[in-house]
Amino acid sequence: MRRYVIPLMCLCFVTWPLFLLLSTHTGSNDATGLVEELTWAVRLDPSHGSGRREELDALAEVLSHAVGLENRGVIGELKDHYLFAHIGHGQSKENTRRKVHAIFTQHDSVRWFSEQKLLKRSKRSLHFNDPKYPQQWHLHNSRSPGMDINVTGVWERNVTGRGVTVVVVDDGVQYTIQDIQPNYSPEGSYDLNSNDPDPMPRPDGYSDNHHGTRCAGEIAAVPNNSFCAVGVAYGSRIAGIRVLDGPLTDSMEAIAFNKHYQINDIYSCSWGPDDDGKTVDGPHQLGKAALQHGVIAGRKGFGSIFVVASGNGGQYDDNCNYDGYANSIYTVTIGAVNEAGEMPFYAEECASMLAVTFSSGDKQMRSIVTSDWDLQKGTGCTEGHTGTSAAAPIAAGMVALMLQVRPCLTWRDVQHIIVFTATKYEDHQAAWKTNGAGFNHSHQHGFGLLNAWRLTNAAKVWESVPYLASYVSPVLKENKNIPLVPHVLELSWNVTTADLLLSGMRTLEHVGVTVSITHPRRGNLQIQLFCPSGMSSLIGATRKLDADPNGFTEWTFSTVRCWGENAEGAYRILVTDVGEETLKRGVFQTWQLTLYGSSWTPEDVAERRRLVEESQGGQFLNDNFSLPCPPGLEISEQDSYTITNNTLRTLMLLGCFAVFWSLYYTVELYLSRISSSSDLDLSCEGSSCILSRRQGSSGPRQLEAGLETESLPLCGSNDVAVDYEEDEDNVGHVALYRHQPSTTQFRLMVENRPKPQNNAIFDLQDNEDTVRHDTRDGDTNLNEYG
Ligand SMILES: [Ca+2]
Ligand SMILES: [Ca+2]
Ligand SMILES: [Ca+2]
Ligand SMILES: [Ca+2]
Repeated sequence: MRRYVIPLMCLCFVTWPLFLLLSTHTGSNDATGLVEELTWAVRLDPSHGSGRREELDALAEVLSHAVGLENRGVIGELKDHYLFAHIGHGQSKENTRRKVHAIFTQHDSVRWFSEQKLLKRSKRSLHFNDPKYPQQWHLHNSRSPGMDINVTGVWERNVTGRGVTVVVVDDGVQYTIQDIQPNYSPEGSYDLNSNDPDPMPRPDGYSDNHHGTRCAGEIAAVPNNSFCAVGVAYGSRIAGIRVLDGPLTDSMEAIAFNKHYQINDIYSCSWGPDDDGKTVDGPHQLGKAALQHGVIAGRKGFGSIFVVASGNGGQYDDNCNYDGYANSIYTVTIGAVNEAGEMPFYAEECASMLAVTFSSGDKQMRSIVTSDWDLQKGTGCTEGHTGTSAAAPIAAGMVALMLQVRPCLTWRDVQHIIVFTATKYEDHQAAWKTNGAGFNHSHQHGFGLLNAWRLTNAAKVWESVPYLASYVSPVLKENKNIPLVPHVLELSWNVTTADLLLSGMRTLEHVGVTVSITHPRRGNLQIQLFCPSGMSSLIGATRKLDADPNGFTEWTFSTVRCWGENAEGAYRILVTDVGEETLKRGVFQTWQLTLYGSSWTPEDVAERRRLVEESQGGQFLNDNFSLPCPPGLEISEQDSYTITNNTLRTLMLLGCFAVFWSLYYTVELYLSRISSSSDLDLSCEGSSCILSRRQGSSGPRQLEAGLETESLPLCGSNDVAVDYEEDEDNVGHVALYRHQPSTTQFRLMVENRPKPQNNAIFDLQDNEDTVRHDTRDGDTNLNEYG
């Protein structure tokens, strides 16, 4: 079947320009419907006569009569400037224009003139009748100006998330409440706890299955319905995936991450492993695979956007580098700050934090006002949504605004734009450090506060980053003792120009370090990573409560702090033990460095930063400006067009051509198979190898994730044919045929061999489906934040 990809691609290439043509013809929305009065602004020569006002007034009067227009007098305070209007109905507009133009051009006293055009301006003040809107300080903060997401100007330009669907992966969404129902997307929703399409939350003994509904309201609560609140992206559609109300397995998580992923654009996840300060956990094999698959295949290939909360374990010394969802390069990791911009007691810090946005603080601070369920004790509206749970959906809403203005942003574009636009601000807890590319990052606040205005303006002018390039070092075997502080174990690995040549990587995005360490008390370990620029990341923070005696087994820490820096050079890690002498020394066994980035040079990064800053005046944030999008994205409902008979005929013809071509190709393939089966003996003589590559439908975006099919160095001296393909889980399978000298047959020697590690990000060797539980069920390793 894969063989038919070529004719179908031909069809796509042939039809795409046609679609483009049709869509541009229907894109006009210039019908204002207003009756236009013809008016001209005229500047008279101030040196006329004595130049006094009365003389100019008289001159204007004479001129207006000569040209047959009404003199409306001086324009505001601009002396010498007069407004003339056409009041007659006899002549056509064109004739009037011609006559006026001729007279004004020749008249000695006219210095300059211009016909007045209708200007398109939108009102700057928004009025919402929602009773709780005045309390939604995170949207517009009048008490502490500036401490909000700066979104109202974006809404005023009709950017509200229109055409974008956000899904809340949580304990259900009560889509029947007034503020959710009009924006609810049943197509994007599902219930994995009860295995049905309806994600309605279940009233339980504690009345706490309101969590998903609260998150949904933050994103898409309906404005101007005289009820409760307003969502960040109130023009978007909102779906719910119910998965947290019962036992959760790796496979359920994997299904949730890819559920309806051509409908759902953004997955908002306000939950994660236990925030008890002693857990090290993240997505397991299937969950990881689903996250990766989502960014490759979701959203028509532009990649699902996964927004995750950084966690609520601050009071337990927890750190989001011990949370695999936060560490994942596929997730947008979002932390919380309170109304004063400070890190609240519950917030966690880590090197993989991308940015922060607002949420609750201690008792004196206001919490987030949003929708609520109205089951049990709920009223449909709450002033008490809290934690990083409340921050992640606000970020998801802002991403929806970005995707409205530029639907073809890839998952990496979204992360880049956050890095480029998040704002640093003064806070006594935030230790800011400027990296080699000029970006400021703090482990507490990521790259800074998310700002809806900056995000959408940058999104509007953003052209996609080059495809994802990666580099993976060998597994470096160290087996060295870890000394007690102040001594450190220092390890380093040099990445050379030649190492990066293959992938073309020049600048960094994420940097990952996978370690295996034995230690009698894991929380005593501290690990720092230094990029070639000297930028440091505390990837392994000490944790007082983590007494785990098993150390780390291939745990991957990640940092975003070297974003935009040159990838080449020496990477160092410094490991130390802050514990007591009495404990046995830990052993640093192995580590492996993984770099992600692109072919952008440091100059490209600097140039893009300049472009982003230039876009911030709002001059591009209107309907008249749009960059072209590459093929792949389906045309949204708003921009749909009517198919005419001619279009249908053309498509029919192209379809027939494709069918004919497919048949021809099949016959040719069949004939070549027959002939090649007799040729095979000849071509496999000696020790030469035939390497067959079936790349299937791998396009540029499959390349992006580093999944390009590689030539496999598997041929032994007697091996004669190798066949390689990937199954739907992206696991490579190799069939190796060996020549049997006694016969003329080939024997199948190896099968189901996983793809080699040097380019794969992970593989699925262990299909164990681990059962995990929600916090409230006692035996916890996964919980909601908030
Ligand atoms: Ca249900
Ligand atoms: Ca409302
Ligand atoms: Ca945590
Ligand atoms: Ca992440």
